[in-house]
Amino acid sequence: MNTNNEPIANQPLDVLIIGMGFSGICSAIKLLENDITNIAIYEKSNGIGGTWHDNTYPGAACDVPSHLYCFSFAPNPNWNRVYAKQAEIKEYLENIVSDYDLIDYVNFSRKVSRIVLNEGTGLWEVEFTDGKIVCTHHVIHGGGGLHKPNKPNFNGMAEFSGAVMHTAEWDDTVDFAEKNVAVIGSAASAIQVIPEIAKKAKNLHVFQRTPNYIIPRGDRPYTDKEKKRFSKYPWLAKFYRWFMYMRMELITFPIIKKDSKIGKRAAKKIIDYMRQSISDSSLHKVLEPQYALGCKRILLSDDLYSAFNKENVNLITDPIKYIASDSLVTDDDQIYKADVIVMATGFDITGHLYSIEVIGLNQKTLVEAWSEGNEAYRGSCIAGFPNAYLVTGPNTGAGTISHIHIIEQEVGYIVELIKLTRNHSYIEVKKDKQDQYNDEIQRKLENCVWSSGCDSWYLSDNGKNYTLYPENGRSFEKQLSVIQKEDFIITLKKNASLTTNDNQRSINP
Ligand code: N01
Repeated sequence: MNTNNEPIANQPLDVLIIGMGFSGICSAIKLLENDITNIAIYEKSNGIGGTWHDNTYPGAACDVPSHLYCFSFAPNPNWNRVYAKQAEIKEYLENIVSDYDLIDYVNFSRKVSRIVLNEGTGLWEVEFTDGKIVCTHHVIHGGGGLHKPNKPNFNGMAEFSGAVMHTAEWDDTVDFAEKNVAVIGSAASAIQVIPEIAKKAKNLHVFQRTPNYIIPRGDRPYTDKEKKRFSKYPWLAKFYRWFMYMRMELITFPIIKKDSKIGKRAAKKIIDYMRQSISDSSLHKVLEPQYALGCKRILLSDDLYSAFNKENVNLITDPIKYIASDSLVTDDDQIYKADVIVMATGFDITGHLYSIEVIGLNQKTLVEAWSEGNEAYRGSCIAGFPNAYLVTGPNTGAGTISHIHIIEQEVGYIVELIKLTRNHSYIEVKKDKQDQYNDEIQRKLENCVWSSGCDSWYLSDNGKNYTLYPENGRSFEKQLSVIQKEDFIITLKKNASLTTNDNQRSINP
């Protein structure tokens, strides 16, 4: 991979993008389309794809239909399956990078450690773990939320003598054949990896803390005929995408409302489906969620329950008391032998936002700004941090819509903000407007199922939800389609004529 796309010495970038997943790639494409070409992308790993580069565990796939889980401006008529697997999504992104000639802008294996606003120069100084610093007028954080693995430290964990891996840090040198395997966790990643491990392992112990609602995915390959039709008639692929989008907006969205009648009816059907699918009736009770449908992510699988029906798969619901050198021991003192432990325990959502130290105006850190909660304005910018943007910031999580739709809207909005100021000014959201926006978001969230009492990674320690957006995709699109200029302060940089390199230079207050 090309690792030498650094900016020319002493010349600041117009925009520095962090991350080469969907967010970073979309940002680069839209900036270039708007003739903002003095840009560079820095990616901490050695490949393209972000989460789709990192998550290579067997069974990794998307639970949003492929034709909706791609950029609207770059449809793919050749998706192989209704729900694409990890390798195909990564390949899609690699093709996009090639089609849009982005590779010359990317620096791989460069991890950002700190970004500091230098008020003297008016530039953000982006510092890397190797100590180097790159200066830029604007910085877009496209690092995504799901990349810092959550690895609970169970008692005795260090004593375990076998292999331990997190789903997001898969070790493909470990052979599961004829091994005793423990999977900890039973949510989105777990339900994809369990059926694959069950095919090989001697015994597979699944440690479930909370049951989930699981619906059939209905995955299947697309036939050659279908692919040809999508290629020949681009309007058909577009219509198909629109149909899936509207189905989620109109059918799935009402479920996220608190006390939804549709939700209650659907929950009953989903539990019936589980009862019909699981042959050991003693498991029915422990697989039945005791919370409202949608409070935790609704999961999709065609093969989890058939894996649970296998002789070599064992579902355990007693909490893990400690881990010994060759086993996991539960609170009821049962011992489960294990050669390999797979942690399907999710991600550290809050921690990831602090993995980069951010210092803004008046030396205020992001940790200080967020001491009472991770709040941003429209998920994209934060008061006190001018010319810095988040693509999938607080409260942009899509409850029922494709995350790619969210990313496209956010990027479009951020590019318009950058165009308003180019390099001679700061653009900063007003704190009172940010507060108003968040009050409204939190008020709407109170009426959503996520605040109906279950424990989920959507909620922070103070009980507030800084993860999800309480409305539908069309509402998200609408709110980001216009910039309310009165919500921002635009200030000329003190030394605008020194730092600017765009066509609008002229002002030196
Ligand atoms: O992580 P999770 P994930 N002791 O946090 C359990 C996306 N994703 O990697 O429910 C014991 O949802 C925890 O138990 P509980 C998607 O956005 C997308 O599965 O907290 N157990 C749970 O069972 C998703 O929402 C795809 O009680 C512990 C599991 O570990 C997000 O990633 C595919 C524990 C963690 O579940 C995260 O999903 C995969 C402990 N100390 C993932 N700590 C797509 O298809 C945690 N658990 C697009």
